[in-house]
Amino acid sequence: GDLGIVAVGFSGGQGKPGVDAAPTALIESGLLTQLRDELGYKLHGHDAVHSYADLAPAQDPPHRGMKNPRAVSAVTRRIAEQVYAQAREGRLVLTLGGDHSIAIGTVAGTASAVRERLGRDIAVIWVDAHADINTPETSDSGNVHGMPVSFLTGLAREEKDEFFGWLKDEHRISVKKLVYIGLRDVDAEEKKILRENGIKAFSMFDIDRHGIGRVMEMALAHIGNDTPIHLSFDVDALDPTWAPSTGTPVRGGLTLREGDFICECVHQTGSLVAVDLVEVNPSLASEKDMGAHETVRAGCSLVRGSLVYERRIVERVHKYH
Ligand code: DIR
Ligand code: MN
Ligand code: MN
Ligand code: MN
Repeated sequence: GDLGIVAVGFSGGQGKPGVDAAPTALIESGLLTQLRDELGYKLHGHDAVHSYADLAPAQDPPHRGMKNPRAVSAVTRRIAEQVYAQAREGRLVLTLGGDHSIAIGTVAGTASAVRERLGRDIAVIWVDAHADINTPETSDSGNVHGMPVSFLTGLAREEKDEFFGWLKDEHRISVKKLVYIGLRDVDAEEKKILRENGIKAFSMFDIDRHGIGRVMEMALAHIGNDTPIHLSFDVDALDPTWAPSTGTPVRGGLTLREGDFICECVHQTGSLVAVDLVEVNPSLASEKDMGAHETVRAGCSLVRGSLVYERRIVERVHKYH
C-alpha cells in the first residue's frame, strides 16, 4: 500500500529539548527502509524531516497559560495541512514526532481528509500514560502536549487563528469516538473532564484486571466495526523498562509486547487511517545504559506492529486504502 510519512522535528509543546531529534533517530535506525523493503510500502513525503523553523515567531509569550502558543499553533496548523494532503490521496499516514502537541495537527488533518474523502467521522485511540486533555485553564504545566485532546474535541476553544482558532468543526472529533489505553498519570481536573464527558478510558488497572486482549476487544467494540481509526501512540504508555528515554516516564506501564499487541489489533481491524508515534526523546537516557537506543527500537517495533500483522499468517485487507 501507499504510506504518507510526516517526520516532525518539533519540541515546543513541552520543555525538554531532544524530542525533535526522534524522527531522525527512528529513520537512522532503519525504520523507513524496513517499511519499504520488508513490508512493501510505497513511501511518500519521506525525504524531509521538518523543523518548521520558518514558522518560529519572534516573540511567543504565554497565552491563557500556554507556553509557546503561537509556535505550537502555527506548526500544528502546517502539520494538519501535510497530513491532510497525504490522507486525501487515500494513503495511510505515519507521523513521527515530536512531542504529543503535534497530534493537534495530525488528528485535525486526518479528520478533515476522511470527512471529505469518505464522509465519515474518525475514531481516535490514544495510547498514553497521560490523558492530554487539560484545557489551558486546568493545566498546571502550561505545556500544550498535555492539552491536544481538549482542543481536538472542542472542550478548549479559541477565536484567534494564532492560538488554534484555525481549528474548525471539520478538524474536530467527538468525545464519543475517543478511547484511551494505558492511563496511569491523570490530573485531578482531567479525571473530572473524562467523567463528565463519559469518555471511554482503559487505565493500567483495567489492563491488569481484564488483560490486554479483552481490553482491545472492548476498545474496538466501543468504536464500532466500520469506523476509520487514527492511532496516536505516546511512547510513555510503555513502561520505562522498555521506553526510558521519554520526557515524562511513569512506572507501571505497558510491556513492549502489550504495546505491539495494541498496534497489531488496530491494524487487524483494517480500519487504520493514520498512526502517530510521539515523545521518543533520544537525548534523555545516557548512552552507556542504552536507554535511548532501546526506546528508539521500541518505537520502531510499535510502528511496524501498526503497519503489518507480521506475527499472523493471514493478512487483512485495508478497508479505506
Ligand atoms: C501533565 C503531564 N498532565 C500536563 N502531561 C504529559 O503537563 O498537562 N503528557 N506529560 O504527555
Ligand atoms: Mn501524550
Ligand atoms: Mn504521555
Ligand atoms: Mn496489512
